[in-house]
Amino acid sequence: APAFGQANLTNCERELIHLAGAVQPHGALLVLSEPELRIVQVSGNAARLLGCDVEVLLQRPLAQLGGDVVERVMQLQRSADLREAVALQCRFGRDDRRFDGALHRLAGGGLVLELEPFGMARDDTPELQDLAPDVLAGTLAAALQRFGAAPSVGILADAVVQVLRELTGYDRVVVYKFDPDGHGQVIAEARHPRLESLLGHHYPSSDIPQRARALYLLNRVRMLVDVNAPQALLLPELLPLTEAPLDMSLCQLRSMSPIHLQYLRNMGVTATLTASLVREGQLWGLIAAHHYSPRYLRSTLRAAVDLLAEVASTRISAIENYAHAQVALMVRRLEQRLVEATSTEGDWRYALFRNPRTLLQPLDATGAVLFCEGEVLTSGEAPSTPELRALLAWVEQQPQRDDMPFACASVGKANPALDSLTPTASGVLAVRLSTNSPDWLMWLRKEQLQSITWAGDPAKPMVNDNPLELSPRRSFAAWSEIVRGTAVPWSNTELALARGIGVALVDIIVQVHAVRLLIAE
Ligand code: BLA
Repeated sequence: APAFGQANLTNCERELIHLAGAVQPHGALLVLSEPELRIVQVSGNAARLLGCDVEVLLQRPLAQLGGDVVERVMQLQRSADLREAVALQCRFGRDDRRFDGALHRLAGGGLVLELEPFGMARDDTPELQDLAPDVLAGTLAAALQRFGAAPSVGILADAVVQVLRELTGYDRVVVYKFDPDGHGQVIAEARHPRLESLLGHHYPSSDIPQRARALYLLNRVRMLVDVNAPQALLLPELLPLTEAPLDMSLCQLRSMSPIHLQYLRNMGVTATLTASLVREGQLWGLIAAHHYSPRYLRSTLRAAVDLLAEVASTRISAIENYAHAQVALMVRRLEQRLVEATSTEGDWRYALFRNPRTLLQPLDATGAVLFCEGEVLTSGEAPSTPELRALLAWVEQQPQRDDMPFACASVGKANPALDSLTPTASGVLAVRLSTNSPDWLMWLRKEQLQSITWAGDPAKPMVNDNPLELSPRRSFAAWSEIVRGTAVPWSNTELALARGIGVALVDIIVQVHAVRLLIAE
C-alpha cells in the first residue's frame, strides 16, 4: 500500500491515510509515554503554539512544563478509558496559555494529547466561538426535537443541513447518502445564496476510499481548517515507543490526504467539516460542510456537531426500520385488495394492474410486467412486447435460488442481446408465480442516467489520471461511466417485498383456481 502522500489515482484506494505523520498547523500534538507522562513525539509547530522549543519539549516530563495540563491529563487517565478522544481544557507553559485539548490512548499504550490555542477563531467567526452555554443548549434542544419529529429521511436531512449551517456558519452544508454500492448522492443542501447548488449530484464510490470510510466509523467528526496551510511534521518521524509511524486514526489534527486536498482545491473549497452518519455499524452517509475561506470551529462546537450527527443517525435507523416493518403491512394490504378486486372484477390480473402506483411505488420501480397464461400485461414504462418476451426467455434461463426473486441491475450488460432494453429496463426484479408454466411478475427500473439531475454536460469526457483535474465534474463523469447501463440496485428490503408479493399472488391464484374448479363441478 502506498505511504501517506505517495498515492496516485491508480492506487489511492489503499493510501495509508492514518499514518499521515503530520498535523494541520492550527494545533500541536504531543505523544506521552505512560506512566511517566514523558513527551516522546511532538509536531513541529509545537514550539510556536506552546511557546517553548521542540528540543525543550522532547523527553521532558509533562509535569515540568507548567500550567495545569498535567493535572488535567491525570484526571482523565483516572476517569476515562480513553479509547476514544476525550475533550479537556488546560493551561500550558510558563506563560499559562489556554488550550482546548483532546486526549486518547494508543492501542499499544501511550497517550496522544492534542492542543489548540484558545481564542484562535478567525475574525469572521467570533459569534460562533463565544456562544454562551445556555444559548448553545437551547439551540441543541430545539434541533433534537426537530430531528426526533422528522417523519422521513428527506425531511430529516433538510433539518440537518439547516440546523448545521445555522450553528456552524459554513458556506455550504450537504447530506451525502451512500447507495448499496457505495456511490453517493447529495440529498439535502443548505447554502450561501451566491453558490451553485449541488443538490441531486452523484459521486462514484472511488471518491472516498474504503480505508477512509473505515476510519470515519472510528473518528466521527473531521475538520480541515485551511486546505492551503502547510502541514507540521511529527518529530521524530517514528514513534519511539513502537519504532513505527504514529497511528493517527483517532487524531483530531491529522493532516488529510494530499489527493483529497487537491480535490477540494479544484472545487474551490478552502475548509471543511465532515460528520459521519452511521446505521447499524455501517457508514450510511456524511454531513459535509464546505467553506470558501479558512474556517476553524472550537472543540465545543465540534462536540455539538458530533452529538447532532449521532442523533440524526439514530433517527435515520428508526425511520428506515419503520419502513421495513411497513413492508409486511403493504404486502398484506395488497393481498386484501386483490382478493376484493377479484371477487368484484372477476380477474386478479386486471385488479393488480388497474392502479399502477400500488404496484410500482412500493418497489420504487419505473415499470412492471406480468406474464400469465401466455398474456403480457404492463404498467408504467416498459419495453415492447417482443423485447419483454426476450427478457422472459433470458430470466427463465438464469439459475434461480429457491423461492428468492431474481434480481439484476444491469440486464444489458449481463446479456448484450438485451441491450435495447437499457433505457426502460436496465434493472429487473422477477418473481415466479408458477412452477409448471412461465408465469412471472417483474418489476423494471430504467437506467439511472435517464433520471438524474446535473448542471452542465455530463457527456464531456474527462477521466484521466491527472490529480490536478480531480473535481466533482470529473467525479460525475467517472460515476456516469460506472453506472452506464445500470439501474439503481435492488435492496434486500425490496427483494423481501417482491418475494412477499409473489407468495401472496400465488395464494390468490390457487384460490381462484379452486373456486373455478368448484364452479365447474
Ligand atoms: C475523502 N472524499 C473524501 C471525503 C469526501 C470526499 C466527502 C471525506 C472527507 C472527510 O470526511 O473529511 C468526496 N467531497 C467529496 C465529494 C464531494 C465533496 C464527492 O465535497 C462533492 C461535493 N478522492 C477522489 C479520488 C481519490 C480520492 C479519485 O476523488 C483517490 C483515487 C481520495 N478522498 C480520497 C482520500 C480521502 C478522501 C484519500 C481521505 C481524506 C482523509 O481523510 O485524509
